[in-house]
Amino acid sequence: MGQLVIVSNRVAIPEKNAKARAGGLEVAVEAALRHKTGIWFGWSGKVAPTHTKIATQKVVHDEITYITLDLSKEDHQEYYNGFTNRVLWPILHYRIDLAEFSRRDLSGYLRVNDHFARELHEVLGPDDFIWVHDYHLIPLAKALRERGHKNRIGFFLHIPFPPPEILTALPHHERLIPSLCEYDLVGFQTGDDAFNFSRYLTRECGLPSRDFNFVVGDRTMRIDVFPVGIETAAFAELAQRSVRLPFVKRVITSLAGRALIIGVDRLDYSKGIGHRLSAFELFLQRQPQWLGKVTYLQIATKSRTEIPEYADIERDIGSAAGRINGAFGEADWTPIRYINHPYSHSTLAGLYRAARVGLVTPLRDGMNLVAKEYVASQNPDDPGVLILSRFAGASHECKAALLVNPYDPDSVAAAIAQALSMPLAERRERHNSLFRVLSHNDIQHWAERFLAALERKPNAIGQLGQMPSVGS
Ligand code: ADQ
Repeated sequence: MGQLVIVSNRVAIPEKNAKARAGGLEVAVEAALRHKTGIWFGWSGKVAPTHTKIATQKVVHDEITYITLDLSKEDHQEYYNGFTNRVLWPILHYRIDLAEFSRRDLSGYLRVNDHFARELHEVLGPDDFIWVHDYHLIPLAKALRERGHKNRIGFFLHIPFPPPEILTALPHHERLIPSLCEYDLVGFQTGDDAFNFSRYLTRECGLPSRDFNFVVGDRTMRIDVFPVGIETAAFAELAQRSVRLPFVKRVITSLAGRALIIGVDRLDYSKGIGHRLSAFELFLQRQPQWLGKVTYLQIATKSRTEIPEYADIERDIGSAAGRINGAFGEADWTPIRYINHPYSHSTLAGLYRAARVGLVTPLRDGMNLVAKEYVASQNPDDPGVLILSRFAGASHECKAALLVNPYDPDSVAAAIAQALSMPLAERRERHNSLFRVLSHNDIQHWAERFLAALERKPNAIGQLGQMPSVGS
C-alpha cells in the first residue's frame, strides 16, 4: 500500500512554539495524515526574488514530509492574485460581477498546475493515493495523467460549486471544468454543489450521470458529498478552558453585563459583513429596548489585501461600523466593536463561549467553520444561539440554528431579537441537537470517509458517454 500525498495551494510547515492554532485546511490535513505516513505538497507562501532558480524544499516533521516550492513573481501574480482569487473565487461564489478575467492569468494558472505536476512526478510512487484540495488545483490530475500517472487521485472543493447557468460565464470553462473528470473522486461540501457539478457535466459535456458515477474513457469518476467538520470535542474542551484566559476575562468584564453578539470572518465579500451590519442597524432601530444592552463584536481579519475588491470592502465596512456607532452609540456604550486583527483559536473559543449570539451570515460559503466552532464552544447548560445564513454549507447540517436569508435585513434583525430573548429550554434543545450532529460529523470522520471512498474501486458500470477533448 502506498502513502498518502496531500496537495494544496499552501502548505503550513509546523513552526516551533507557534501560538496560533491551525486554520481549517491545516487541521483537515492533519486529520487525514493522522494514522498514515505521507507527504504534504504545495506552495511555501513565499515569492522568490526575480532571477533565482526555484527549488523545492523538504522538511520532515512528525512522520509527515512537507515538500514546498516558492512561486516566481509572475506566477504569484497570474496564478494566485489573478486567476484563483479574481476569477475562480468570485465566480464559484456566484459573483460573476466581480470576476476580472485575463488570458494571461489563465495561462499562469495552468503553468503553475503543470509545475506542481512536474515536481510531484519526482516523488510519486505507483501505489500512492493523492488527495488534492481546492479550486487552485482543478487541472492538476490532468497534468499528472499526462505524465502517465495512473494513481487514484481525489479532489475536494472547499468552496461552493455554482449551477451551470453561472459557471458557463467563466471564459474557457470548457477547457478547465471538464478536467475535473481526470480525478477518480470529486468531493463537495453539500448535495447542492455536487448536483450542480453533475448538471454541468450532463449539460455541457453530454455525460449522463448514474448515481453520481460518470464513465470517462476507461475510468469511472465519482462525485460525492463530504461536509467538512471541526475537531468538535477538542474545540469544546478548549472553549471550557479558554473562558478563563486573562484576555477573555477582561473582554467579559468590559461588557458590563451586556449581551455579546459575535461575528468572526476573513474580511471577504462572500462573508456578507456589510449586509450583517445593516441588519444589526435595523435591529437597533426596531428594538430600542436593547439600546445600551448589547455589544456586537465583529472580528474581520484582513485577507488578500493586494486585490482591489478587498480594499473596497475594507473601506466600506469600516465606514459603516463607524456610522452606526456614531448614530446609536453613547459616551458609555459603543454598539459595534470592529477589529481587524486575528486572534488565536483559544482566544476565539473563549469569546465564542462568552457570546449569547453567534452571527454567521455569509452571502455564500462552502461550509463555514466559524458556525461549527461557535456551537462546539457553548456551555451546554447555558448555550448561546447560532444565527446562520441559509447560503452557508453548514446550514445543511445545522438545521437547529436560526436560519436566515442574509439578503433580507428584516429576517436577520428579527432573528437577533429572537436569539437574545430565547428561553433557556429552547436554547438547550437547539444546542443539543446541533452539538450531536457536529460531534458525529467531525473532522476525523470527514477525512476517513473521503479516504475510504478514494480507496474504494468503483463498481463496473456501462459506458455512459465519452469525454469531450479537453484542451491544454
Ligand atoms: P474560509 O473562507 O477561510 O475557508 P471558514 O470556514 O469560516 O472560512 O474559516 C476557516 C478557519 O479560519 C476557522 O477555523 C476560523 O476560526 C478561522 N478564522 C476565520 N476568521 C478568523 C478571524 N477573523 N480570526 C481568526 N481566525 C479566523 C474555506 C471556505 C469555507 C470552508 C473552509 C473549510 O471558504 O467555506 O468552511 O474553507 O473547508
